[in-house]
Amino acid sequence: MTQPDTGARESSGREQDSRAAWDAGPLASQAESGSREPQPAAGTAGEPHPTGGGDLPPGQYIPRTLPVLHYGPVPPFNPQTWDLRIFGATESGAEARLSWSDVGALPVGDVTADFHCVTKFTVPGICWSGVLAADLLCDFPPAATVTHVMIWADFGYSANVRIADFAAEDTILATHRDREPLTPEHGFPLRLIVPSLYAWKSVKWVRAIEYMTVDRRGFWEERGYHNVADPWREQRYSYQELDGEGPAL
Ligand SMILES: Nc1nc2c(c(=O)[nH]1)N[C@H]1C(S)=C(S)[C@@H](COP(=O)(O)O)O[C@H]1N2
Ligand SMILES: [Mo]
Repeated sequence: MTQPDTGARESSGREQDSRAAWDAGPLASQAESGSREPQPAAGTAGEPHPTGGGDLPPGQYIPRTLPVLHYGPVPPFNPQTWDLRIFGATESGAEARLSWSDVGALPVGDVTADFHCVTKFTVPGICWSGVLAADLLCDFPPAATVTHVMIWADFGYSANVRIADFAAEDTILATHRDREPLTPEHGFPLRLIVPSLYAWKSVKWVRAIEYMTVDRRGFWEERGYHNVADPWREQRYSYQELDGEGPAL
């Protein structure tokens, strides 16, 4: 397994070479300058945090700026050809394909939540707006036997999420962050936000949602990261998985 916490590098918005990102270690491909200086984690240092935010999950600290983190390039967006597929074990058996304007016609909701990266930074109190996952599940119901969802992005990035985590009231397919449209590097036009899990599950540039009746590992879950990824239980790495927490590696 590669070491996720040793590969962090600073760069100033320079387009990341994907092979270099890979070599640098998972989840640590890019950060805005100055963002990687660890500050004492409020939770462990016992000091009140200057922002006065709530408790942090174990081992997390608050960085000075919101880092940008992903593996590979930022995909281009063409509203004419972009679509969102909902496939796999749908209730009807048919797959759905939503155009960008179809997505724009769905009801809008918002969620304010902390954002926890497994590389140990937590960005507190981000307001995300978009389509609540619970609303999407109502409009495009999964079969009763669905246990997990695979979220697919451009270029094959994926993350698996338990159906209960996907259906949680604070899980959202976001188009906006803090009332502004997402920027390309933060996932424009559409990204998932699952506040209850480490942020690698919060897939940027979402293109498909697969309803699954059997669990499968996504991109990082196959590469040494915990299948469930609850930050409050510090479920960072796959070697921590207990029986029943993930499919065999
Ligand atoms: N498509 C895609 N989504 C992704 C990633 C990625 O590599 N590709 N990285 C994840 C990780 S590890 C983190 S911490 C967050 C970072 O989100 P941000 O760049 O908006 O801060 O995006 C997540 N979503
Ligand atoms: Mo991350």
